[in-house]
Amino acid sequence: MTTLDAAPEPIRIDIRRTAVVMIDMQRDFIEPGGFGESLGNDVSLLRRAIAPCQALLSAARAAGMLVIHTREGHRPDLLDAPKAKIERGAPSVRIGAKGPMGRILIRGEPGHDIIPELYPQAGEPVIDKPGKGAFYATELGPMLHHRGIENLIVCGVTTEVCVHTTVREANDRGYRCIVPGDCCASYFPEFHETALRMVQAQGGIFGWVSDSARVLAALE
Ligand code: C5J
Repeated sequence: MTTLDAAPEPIRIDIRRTAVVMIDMQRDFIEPGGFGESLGNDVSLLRRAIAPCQALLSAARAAGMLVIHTREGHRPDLLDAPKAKIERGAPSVRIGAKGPMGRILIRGEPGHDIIPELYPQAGEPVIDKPGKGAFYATELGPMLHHRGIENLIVCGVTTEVCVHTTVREANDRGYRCIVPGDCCASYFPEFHETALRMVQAQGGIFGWVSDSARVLAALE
């Protein structure tokens, strides 16, 4: 067991029962010309999470931890995309429309892929998810169950959307969730800060908030 410094209080975790979940570090959200930019966002704001995620991933891999990556996106025929999700926005920039990195948020297109800086290593599972949460309509739950995972270190983008939704889903399923704040980012810095405060408020209502330096110290 190791103690990880976090808020609202330090947490004791068994590293062998802890997985890192890297949420949606995809070109569509982080690079110009993708889904994020099509919604009018300044995608450069998400880049601040890349270096901390790289450091955390190296430490997790060195410690032999399970590392799971997720990608938000849909089938090319959009049959897994709710009408209410795809009909939002101008038709030329909607999910499925053609953009500079291929069809927006569509599996197999260049924009759907994970950024080169955080590319999964051979053998690391990649979960394709149609929703914001990583548990909805995916194999993540059984995968964690079969590996005996009890704790999740949840990183990625964006803090208040897919990271938060996943943490909420995981918390209700009984997982202890630790969110290293500098390994997450949002197009809205104030939402990022508030989302982190929401996780740790009320005695850690959704989980614990820490940072990459403290995770690395716990993994040493
Ligand atoms: C969004 C995500 N923001 N990965 N997706 O639509 O947070």
